[in-house]
Amino acid sequence: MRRRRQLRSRARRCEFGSGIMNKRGEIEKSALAASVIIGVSAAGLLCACAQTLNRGETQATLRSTIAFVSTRHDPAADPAVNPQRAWLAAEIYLMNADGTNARRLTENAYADGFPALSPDGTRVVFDSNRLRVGGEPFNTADLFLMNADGTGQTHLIRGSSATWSPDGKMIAYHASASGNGQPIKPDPGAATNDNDIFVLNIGDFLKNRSRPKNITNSPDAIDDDPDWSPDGQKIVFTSHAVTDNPINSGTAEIYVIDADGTGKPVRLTNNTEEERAPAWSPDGKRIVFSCRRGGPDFEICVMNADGAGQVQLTDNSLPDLTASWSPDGTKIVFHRRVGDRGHLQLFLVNADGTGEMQLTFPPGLNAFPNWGELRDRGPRK
Ligand SMILES: [Ca+2]
Ligand SMILES: [Ca+2]
Ligand SMILES: [Ca+2]
Ligand SMILES: [Ca+2]
Repeated sequence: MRRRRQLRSRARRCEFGSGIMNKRGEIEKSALAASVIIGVSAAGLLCACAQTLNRGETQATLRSTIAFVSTRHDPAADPAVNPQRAWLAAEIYLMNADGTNARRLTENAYADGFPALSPDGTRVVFDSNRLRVGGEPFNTADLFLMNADGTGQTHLIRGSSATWSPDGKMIAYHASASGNGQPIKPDPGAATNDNDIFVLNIGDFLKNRSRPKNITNSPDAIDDDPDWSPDGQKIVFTSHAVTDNPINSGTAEIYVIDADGTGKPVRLTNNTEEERAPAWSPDGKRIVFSCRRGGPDFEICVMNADGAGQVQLTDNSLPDLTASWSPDGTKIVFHRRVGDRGHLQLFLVNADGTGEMQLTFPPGLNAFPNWGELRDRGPRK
């Protein structure tokens, strides 16, 4: 944890990292000016990226990076015309936090989704339907692991929507408890009727095929969308009754459970609206989620980690979903349906709801953002 905080605080200064790298000269000039004005010690605080490069080291830095799904390489993939065709074209991408330098990590004829960068910035866990067999629904998903450059793609286990423990040793995800449940709706990442939250030690699994641990064991509830707390102690998730309408889950609420599966889940929300996809802020004090507030579409909402102080950040008639915090906790990225049916684009909003702006523009799918940090060794001198 301590190591991660150090890396995080260093990377924080590298927000919108490529711009900083490109403006290295400017930064050095700024650093010089600052040192003249407020003393030499201030210069070193301006940008750890530039500092690392100045020393000519290969020491790694963590660069603010958004993992997401896109069809931008395939303009014929139009979700308004043929949704399955578009989702089959979907690949995992990384890009800089300002939307530049998008690069594709996967390339295949299957639907890939829900990427999550590991806390050390070296790996990505993601969903794919590439192991689906005949008769299984289109959105039947397995979890895979790959290096952050797309190499070394490795199958883990059937399941969806993985989140990393802060030490990078475990993932939590949702899956059918029996192993035989099928998705209850056609959405990517959809839960099964017997869905529970599982945790898996990746090292033990790859070495010894150790089994995942079911931490919710709830036959009467559909548990999905886990997110691991920054202190490693808790997992937040959504849960709704198996008797619910799967398309509009009026009984859905957000819960927190101890990551080791002990104790009972604690409910954070209490209303008649559906909530989805909760995500902790990097300081663990707040949770962003999708809320079905003021209409059938979803909005982006934020609350304190105890469920108090709920604030609605968006207000429109379009679905706003899959929110993820910037590593410095100041911004939130999410996807919104725009234009024709099924077209998705990424948007940014400040954590207080101000400054909303569109981040991606290529037509088709730009979806499922996960804002993390990429390990970057920088050039040798
Ligand atoms: Ca694909
Ligand atoms: Ca369950
Ligand atoms: Ca609710
Ligand atoms: Ca909305």
